[in-house]
Amino acid sequence: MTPTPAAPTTAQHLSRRIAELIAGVSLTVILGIAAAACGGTPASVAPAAAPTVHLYTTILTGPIVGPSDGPAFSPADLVAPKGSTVILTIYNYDDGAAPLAATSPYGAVTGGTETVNGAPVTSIPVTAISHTFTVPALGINVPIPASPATPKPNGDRQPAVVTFTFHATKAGTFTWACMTPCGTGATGMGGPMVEAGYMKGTLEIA
Ligand SMILES: [Cu+2]
Repeated sequence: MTPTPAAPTTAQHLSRRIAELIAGVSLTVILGIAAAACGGTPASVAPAAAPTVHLYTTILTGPIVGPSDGPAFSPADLVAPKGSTVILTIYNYDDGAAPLAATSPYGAVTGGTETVNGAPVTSIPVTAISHTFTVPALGINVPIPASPATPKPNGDRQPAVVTFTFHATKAGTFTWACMTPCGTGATGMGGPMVEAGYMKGTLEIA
């Protein structure tokens, strides 16, 4: 009489499964090496995508930072890696507009794409602009609308949230400046407009 083979124990089953998995992995590696040796590209090697980098800055006003201080971008100096896709988010807590002349070019978005509170825009009406983030050497202009004048139900100020996406292709340290007359004096171009760390700063791409 032929004895019935015993069913494999759980331990035997497990070790056989591990052996199968190791064999499978080895085969995949060998096939990958063979494909590379034949000039083929293994499926696992994809061209490196440009990294996406998030930068953030906040526009603060005198009532927030102190009565003698004008509006300021904080931080005013930004750094992005060369070759990256940069998503710059600007939180504007300034509820005042500093209208531009009707003929001003700084109402238009240039050098990248912009959203305001999640909605894509290609320009902001010159009468509604509060500040701009403008990098002349890179052809970048980000018009920034004023924040809502009404606070949130809990009393907190609510910002206008602007995102600007661009490709950091050119290396260097570039000066950015606000182009609206948001400063002091008869022309609005004094005070924070001429002060580094307020309405101007640097964008370093390295
Ligand atoms: Cu400004």
